[in-house]
Amino acid sequence: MKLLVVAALFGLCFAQHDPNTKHGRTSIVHLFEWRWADIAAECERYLAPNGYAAVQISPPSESIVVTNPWHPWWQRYQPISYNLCSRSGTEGELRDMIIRCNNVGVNIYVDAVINHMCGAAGGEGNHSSCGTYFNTKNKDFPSVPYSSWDFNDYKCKTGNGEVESYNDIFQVRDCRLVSLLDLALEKDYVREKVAKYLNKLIDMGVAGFRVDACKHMWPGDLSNVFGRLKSLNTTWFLPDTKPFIYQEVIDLGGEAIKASEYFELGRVTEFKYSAKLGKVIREWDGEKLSYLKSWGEGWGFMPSDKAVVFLDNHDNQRGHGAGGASVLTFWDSRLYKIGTGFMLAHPYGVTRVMSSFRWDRHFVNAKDENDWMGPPSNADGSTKPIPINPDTTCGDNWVCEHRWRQIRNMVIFRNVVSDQPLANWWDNGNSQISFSRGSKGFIVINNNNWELNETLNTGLPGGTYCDVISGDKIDNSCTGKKISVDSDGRATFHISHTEEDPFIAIHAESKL
Ligand code: QV4
Ligand code: CA
Repeated sequence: MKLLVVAALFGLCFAQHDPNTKHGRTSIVHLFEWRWADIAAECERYLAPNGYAAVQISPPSESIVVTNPWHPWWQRYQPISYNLCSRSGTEGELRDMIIRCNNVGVNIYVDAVINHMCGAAGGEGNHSSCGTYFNTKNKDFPSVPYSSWDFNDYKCKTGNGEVESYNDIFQVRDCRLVSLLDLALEKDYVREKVAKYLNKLIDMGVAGFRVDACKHMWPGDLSNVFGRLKSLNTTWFLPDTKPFIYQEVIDLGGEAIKASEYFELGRVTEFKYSAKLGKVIREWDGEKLSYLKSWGEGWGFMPSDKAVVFLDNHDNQRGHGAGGASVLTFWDSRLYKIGTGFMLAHPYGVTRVMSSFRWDRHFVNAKDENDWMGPPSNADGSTKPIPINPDTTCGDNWVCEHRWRQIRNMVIFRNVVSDQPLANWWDNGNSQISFSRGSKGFIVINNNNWELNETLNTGLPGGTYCDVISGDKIDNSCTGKKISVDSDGRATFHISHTEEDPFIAIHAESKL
């Protein structure tokens, strides 16, 4: 038994599954489309002080610039080269951001687009974020350089060269995903160019990678590329620390390619988590919160130590990728806060918080015609800075979910309870639940449309605690509800179903 535990711990730190986080911090925030200068400031003024472990940044590599539609967010998923100028800023600004975030103990994970270059209809010219020439007719990307030899088309067997069926693993890996020119990652030359790009970022100080579109790459090719990666920069990380790898593989079941094919290489995004939690919180298909008692592997999810989890991501919050209408986003803020509260309180997986921008949704037959819209921008298409309001929220259509009190305080909760197991589960057989994390934290949620009035076992030492959902502990007083826990750990809770935030969370550091 002891041996097994030791082996499990070793397995965890050996490979690229360890997020390399600092100071006991646990959660990632995806600052989608933020400028590097704003991320640097955010690390210093907000993320480090509030216990965020890491930032996932938008792709820093040179991309195509699309003007029809007008500068869509997705142009950054169409690389032109591995030069480091992008809509988020220059290479100098990227470097400055990495240094400043590392200096306050916040890791940077790069969104790495290595399955493909731009779309086949991208054309010829210099309409790219560093102004580099390219030509999609000849598959010429001189700044890497890649030429027609470096693409997969010769291997793809579909009529139009596109991925047509997700039941054919050869198509999915060797054909074009939505016309994107598919790189021949079995070639030593291509592997070397990709590894050189990732290693440059490692040298600059990044701590890991969110690897885009992994389902469309052979695990063997990825293994080779990851095997070429250097250890992290020792200015900030211990010698021989491997970069954290989390692979985007959308596996909701029912397809030929399984997330499990990628477990050995690093962690994997667990999309079932996002789709299912949305259903449970919305109570679709007769789901109830009490069913969350077996949440995690018990729901058919991947092993917790392989998973990166989230309520929504930049794709499924706007109908891209997969997950469907159940996915919760900031547009449904009340349910979103409940869902995020549950996610951050529950021990499963490495958690990622989304930070979005608002756009003009325009539904036609349940499809959002404006799902392409980029971040708040100036007339010339350049991304606007993030203004911070006096009340600490963000302005200018930047949503900044990560700054919502309920979400920020649950990120802190997760850090406080990270070494504690789930305990003291209670439910009413319906959608009122509560559980503790050992003796360090406790959450109770009322998602029924009637009141919750219960005396519950919190697992916590006796005392008065500040509820971090309705307020904050400031100095030694509480701006929200106060909860008094008696000496045997029990406390009485009242949560009306009409409250904006029908849940309460207390933890060791919110004790008064
Ligand atoms: C279109 C047609 C093609 C046609 C082509 C002709 O779809 O069939 O041949 O025009 O010009 C954009 C457009 C798309 C366009 C394509 C190429 O939306 O209409 O093709 O560009 O010009 C993002 C967006 C995509 C976008 C892409 C590239 O979501 O809409 O495509 O960026 O700009 C699957 C994958 C999964 C993927 C998910 C979205 O298994 O890996 O779909 N998720 C990741 C990223 C995602 C990104 C990509 C992969 C691609 O999270 O943001 O796609 O890098 O589930
Ligand atoms: Ca591919």
